[in-house]
Amino acid sequence: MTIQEFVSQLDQLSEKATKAFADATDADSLDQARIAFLGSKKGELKAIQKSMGAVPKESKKEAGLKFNEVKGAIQQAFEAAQARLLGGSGSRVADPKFDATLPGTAFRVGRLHPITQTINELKDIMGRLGFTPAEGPEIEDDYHNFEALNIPRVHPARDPLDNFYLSVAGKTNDGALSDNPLLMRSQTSTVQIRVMEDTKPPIRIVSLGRVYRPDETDATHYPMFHQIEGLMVDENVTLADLKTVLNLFATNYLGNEVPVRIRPSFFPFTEPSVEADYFWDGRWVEFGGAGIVDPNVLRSVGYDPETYSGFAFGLGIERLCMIRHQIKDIRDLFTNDVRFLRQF
Ligand code: FA5
Repeated sequence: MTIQEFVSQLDQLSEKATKAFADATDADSLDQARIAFLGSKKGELKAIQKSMGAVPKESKKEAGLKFNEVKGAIQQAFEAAQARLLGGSGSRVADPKFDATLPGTAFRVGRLHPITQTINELKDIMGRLGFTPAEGPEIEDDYHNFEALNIPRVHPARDPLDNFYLSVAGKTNDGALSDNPLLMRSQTSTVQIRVMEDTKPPIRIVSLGRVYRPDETDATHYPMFHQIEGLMVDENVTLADLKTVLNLFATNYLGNEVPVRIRPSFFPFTEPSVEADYFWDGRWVEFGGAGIVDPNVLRSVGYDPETYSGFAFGLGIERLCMIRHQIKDIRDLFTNDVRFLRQF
């Protein structure tokens, strides 16, 4: 074989191989082309390499240089096609275990927000105590947010400046008079009413969700936060049942040896009302309000207070999350800095 014939064969192969790699449309066709041209046993390049032995001795050097040049060009065409089709390089195409559709390991996998994690855990704990999850709307009406909770018209808690109203109190958005304007709910106690309106006792529910108050933002206050509300109504429910449930709740969430105390307080919808604290890090920390459901509330949903009694409690979820993870400022939970969130 003359050197001209050898060079001409290599040129034709280079053209054919480059076209085949450029025409490959998927991993399979690319792999077929790779075997046809670059295959170590029956590949065409290998066959031409073998024929180099027939080139005259004085042309061997030239033949070798040409061979390497064409081999490099074909290899490059293959790698370009591989990058185009699979977005990567290497010999993975030949590996049947390689799945180009799997997510890259170089990316960080996301995680649940610490508040969502806390909500899931609290729901789980209350579920084990027999409390079923219930939901209510975040856009509430005046009746469920106040009236049915025994907060009358003249009560200062109804001040429009102290709540996020969606229509002017006394007027709807289209200007008509309304006795029942809408607002962002200021507590999850609204769900107590909605559940009791629809269900007969015995009731044991837990509701977790967002509430809104135009509170000044500081290290422990935010205008939007989350509450967990528990409600149990049956015959002969007493403060002793409430304290037992709060004790079990605190023990499950914060661990053993966390004493709980209740002290007198006031909420219009419970009588008596209490504030619940747990002992943590050498001091008493408030975790929310609670009490025995006021007979007026039971009457407003059509229950007979002579037959039924109940307890309710409402705790701040951010505060529970913060104490557990030693978060010092509530604002860190909502600035969405991934360096902070990644820690949980
Ligand atoms: C209530 O909201 C009552 N609904 C609780 C209740 C339910 C009493 C059932 C009786 C029966 P209070 O306003 O105290 O109560 O809020 C409860 C908890 O929410 C507080 O202890 C605190 O942990 C949390 N909280 C209140 N305001 C904020 C705020 N601006 N930012 C973060 N957490 C807050």
